[in-house]
Amino acid sequence: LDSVSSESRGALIVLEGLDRSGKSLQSSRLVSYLEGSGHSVEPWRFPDRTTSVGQMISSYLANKSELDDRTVHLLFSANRWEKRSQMEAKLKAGTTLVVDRYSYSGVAFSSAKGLNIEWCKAPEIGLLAPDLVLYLDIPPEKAAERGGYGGERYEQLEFQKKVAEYYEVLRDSSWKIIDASLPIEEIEKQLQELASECLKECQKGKPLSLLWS
Ligand code: DGP
Ligand code: NA
Ligand code: NA
Repeated sequence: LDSVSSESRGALIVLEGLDRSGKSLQSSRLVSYLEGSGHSVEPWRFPDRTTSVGQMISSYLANKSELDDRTVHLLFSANRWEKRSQMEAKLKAGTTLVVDRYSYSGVAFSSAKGLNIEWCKAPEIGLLAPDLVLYLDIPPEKAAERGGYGGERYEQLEFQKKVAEYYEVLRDSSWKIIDASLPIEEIEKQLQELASECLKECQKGKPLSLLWS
């Protein structure tokens, strides 16, 4: 029992999906639920626009600056790397992280621009692998109808269709696909069940692994 409890850790749970798939709302609801169930949990998101790297990304997304595609790709990746040690420390201390977007966004969005997918994956190698990826699956057309896009650089239907194709290529055994066209409460319930199951495994001492595995 001793060894089991000493290896207990928080879960790395990632939400992915197209823009306007409902990730942000569902992330915060999931955090509230897990908190209410007595877990130590924090909401995280990438890009983290609060760092200096994040500010460069934010300005690029708002079309306030131009950057070469590969440069931007590496900035998004650096933005995850600058948080890696903090993530690992929190997970090992027993805190669950619910993360709105991660390396899958990194690869899907840059590949959709035409960059080579293997090249896109390379800088993500060695980041912590999520224990669970909750993919909010929505037809790009339907996402585009949802109150319109916010006007950021990638929020265009034709581009989002390509992103969806790359997300499909990236699916692995850590992924659960959720129908994001369902009512909000229905999605919320599915995420609660999947997250609870995942947390149990991490509390039992499931080891942390690294991308891409
Ligand atoms: P969000 O703050 O979740 O709305 O994300 C901002 C936009 O940036 C959104 O269109 C998705 C895109 N994005 C998120 N992460 C990455 C990444 O790592 N690389 C690239 N190229 N785009 C990303
Ligand atoms: Na967005
Ligand atoms: Na969002």
